[in-house]
Amino acid sequence: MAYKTIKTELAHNVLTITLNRPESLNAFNNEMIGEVTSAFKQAGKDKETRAVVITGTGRAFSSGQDLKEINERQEEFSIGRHLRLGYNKLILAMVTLEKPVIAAVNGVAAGAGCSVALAADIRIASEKASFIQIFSRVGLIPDSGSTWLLPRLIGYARAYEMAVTSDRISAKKAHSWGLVNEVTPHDQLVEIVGGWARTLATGPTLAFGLTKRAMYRGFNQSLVQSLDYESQLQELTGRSEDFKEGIQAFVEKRDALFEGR
Ligand code: LHQ
Repeated sequence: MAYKTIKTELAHNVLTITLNRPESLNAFNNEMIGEVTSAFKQAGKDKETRAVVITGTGRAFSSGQDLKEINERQEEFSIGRHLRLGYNKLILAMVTLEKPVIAAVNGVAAGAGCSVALAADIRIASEKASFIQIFSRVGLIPDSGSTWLLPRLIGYARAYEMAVTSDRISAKKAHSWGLVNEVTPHDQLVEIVGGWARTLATGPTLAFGLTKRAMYRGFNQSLVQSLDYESQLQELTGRSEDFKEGIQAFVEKRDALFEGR
C-alpha cells in the first residue's frame, strides 16, 4: 500500500513501520494516525508478517500530536472525538495485534508518541532516546492509552510523577524503571532491534500472539479466571504445528523450526 507519512518494509517476516515526518519530529497528523492504524491492521491479516517494528525517521521517535495541525483547526475541534476516531483505534490495533510489536525508540517519544511506544510489547531504546508524558505541559491528561498502560508498566507512583511533571525520562532511567527492555548505543539500535525482531519472527507466532492476549486479559481478571483462560488458549497452541515441531525438535536434540502455524 502507498503511504504518505510512513514507510513500511517487510523483510525476514518482520514488518518495519517508520514514522516519516521528521520536519515535525514525526508528529502525528490525522493522516499519519490513519496510516499507522492501517499498517497495524494489515500486519494482522498478512501471514508473512510475524513481528512488527515501529520506529521514527531522524532524531525523534515521535513528538506526539501535531500541535500545528490542531492550532489551525482550533474552533471546531473536539479532542474527545479526535481521540475516539483516531488514536484510540491506533492503540487498539497495536495491542490487539496477536504478533510481537517492538518499538525501536530512536529519540524522543513525547505525548501520544510516548503512548504509541507504550503500546508496543517490547521497547528497545537508543541511548539518545527519552520519554516525556508531555500532556500536562499543554494542559491535558495523558491519553492514547497512557493512563492505563503506564501505571501497569512502571507502577502508579512513577507513572503519576511522569504525568504531572512532564519531565524528560532518559533511556537509562527508563531502563532502570522497567519501561524499556534494553538500551543500545545509538548507532547499533537498528542492528540490535533487527536481532530481536528476527528472533521473534522465527518463534511460535500463534503462542506469542495468544501470550499477549492472555496477559492483557489478565490485567483485568482474577487468578482463577486467568488459570481457566490459559487452559482454553493452551488447548489451541497444543494443537498447533509449532507445538508438534517443538516436541519433535526436543526429542531429536535440535533447534525447532517454527513456521508460525
Ligand atoms: C512539532 C511538534 C509537534 C508540531 C516538535 N507538533 N510540530 C491528543 C489529541 C488532541 C490534542 C492534543 O494532544 C493529544 C496528545 C498529545 O500528543 S499532547 C502532546 C503533544 N506534543 C507536545 O506537546 C510536544 C511538542 N514538542 C516539544 O515539546 C519539543 O519539540 C520536544 C520536547 C518533543 C523536542 O524538543 P527539541 O528537541 O528542542 O525540538 P524542537 O522543539 O526544536 O522541534 C523541532 C521542530 O519540530 C520544530 O519545528 P521548526 O519548524 O521550528 O524547526 C517544532 O515546532 C516541530 N515540532 N514537536 N508535536
